[in-house]
Amino acid sequence: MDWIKMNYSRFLNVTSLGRKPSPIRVLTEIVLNSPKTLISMAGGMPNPDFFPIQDISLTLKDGSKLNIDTSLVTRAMQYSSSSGFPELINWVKDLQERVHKPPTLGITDENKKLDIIITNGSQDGICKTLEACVSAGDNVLIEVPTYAGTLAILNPLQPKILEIESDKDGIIPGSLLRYLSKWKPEDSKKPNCSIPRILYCVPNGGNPTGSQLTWERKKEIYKLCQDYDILIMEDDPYFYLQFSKPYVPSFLSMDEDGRVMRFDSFSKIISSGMRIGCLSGPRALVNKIIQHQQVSAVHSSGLSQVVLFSVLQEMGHDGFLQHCDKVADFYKRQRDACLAMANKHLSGLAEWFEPSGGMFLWLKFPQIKDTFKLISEKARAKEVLFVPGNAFMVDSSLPCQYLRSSFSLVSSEDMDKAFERLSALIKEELNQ
Ligand code: 09M
Repeated sequence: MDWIKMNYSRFLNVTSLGRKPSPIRVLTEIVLNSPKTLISMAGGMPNPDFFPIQDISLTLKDGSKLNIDTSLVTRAMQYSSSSGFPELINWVKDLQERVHKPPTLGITDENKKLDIIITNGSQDGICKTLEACVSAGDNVLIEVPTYAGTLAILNPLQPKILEIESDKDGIIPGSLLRYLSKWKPEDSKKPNCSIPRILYCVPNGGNPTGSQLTWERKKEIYKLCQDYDILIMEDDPYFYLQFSKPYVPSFLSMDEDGRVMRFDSFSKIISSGMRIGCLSGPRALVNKIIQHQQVSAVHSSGLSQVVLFSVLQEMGHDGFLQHCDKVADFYKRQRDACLAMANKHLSGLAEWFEPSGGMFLWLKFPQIKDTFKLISEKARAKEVLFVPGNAFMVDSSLPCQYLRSSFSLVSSEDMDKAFERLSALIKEELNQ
């Protein structure tokens, strides 16, 4: 499926187009890929003989011990490749192949071919991608409500955000089409056309809504993005936290054109503090993100990467997927407890739908004009906290009737108390 010619430069802004490979980083790559007989006086690598750490051994929660290979530790202590540790990249690539079977994995087109960069959490990849693609005044398609962290990246870039409606099944394709029908598909060929070039969405365990974009809708949306030549940013940190199997196939799995930038995260499954995520997408665009990485973080922490890699290697892909199932089962039980407590305390006061994955319940209070004041001023006095819904809205200054409630950390007993307190707060507000 190699026949659609993609013009990737139309997705990139002047800043990103202006990036060149950093000359010192290019030399680093040459040294890393050369035989030991090469004498390099080129690099600015410090002498590692004075780095104090020799070995790293880990104790896992099941009590087992894991010694990290000494040569990996040595490499972790030194500067390394900006795209990430090759062993970790290969492990992730094999996982992507197994889980998503991306059509772009084995193709010959060097620009479209699937490539991976290890990022500092998925947030870093999302930030760098938006910073590479969006210019002030651009039309950008965003699923609403949406992840507050993405809005915080976008707002200072000053795009015109086109808000695509969603429900429990994710983005509503008709809402996308309503916007796009202002243009003709062939407008995307015109150099200075205002046609949107980016669609951002959270397809599983929507943050804040708990929604899940269905396969049928994904197919419709992908087709629209093909017609109008739009890049899809698939921000999917909750992919492995889907509450029913099989997993809904991803946009990456249907990406015959090479128009998907997919963001995966280890934060919800292995560790959020390690700050490791990965970005999978067409090489022409991933290369631009690597060039940004070369001059920003240089690379994700070597220590985090080798610790993560050692744990993943020990688990194997089977073990990793089994571990994901255990985590998803836990969150599903948490979701059920949260729904039970919402039914107990919030019936008649709030509306919600059952989250299909992730960590969040999105509550609407139809009789409350704005939850912001209620939460910021009164909830703390009652010793309970939620995120006011306006944090997930494009215009956060408008009143909002929603709250995001997270069920990841709280016991059933505490959910009981939290929703009881919230209910009392709402009733006070309504003078009931
Ligand atoms: N709240 C996230 N979400 C969050 C949150 C967070 C501190 C993070 C979506 O760890 P990463 O970089 O892989 O994850 C970033 C990310 C990307 N996309 C949809 C997410 O939900 C993480 C961190 C405090 C609060 C936080 O509230 O929702």
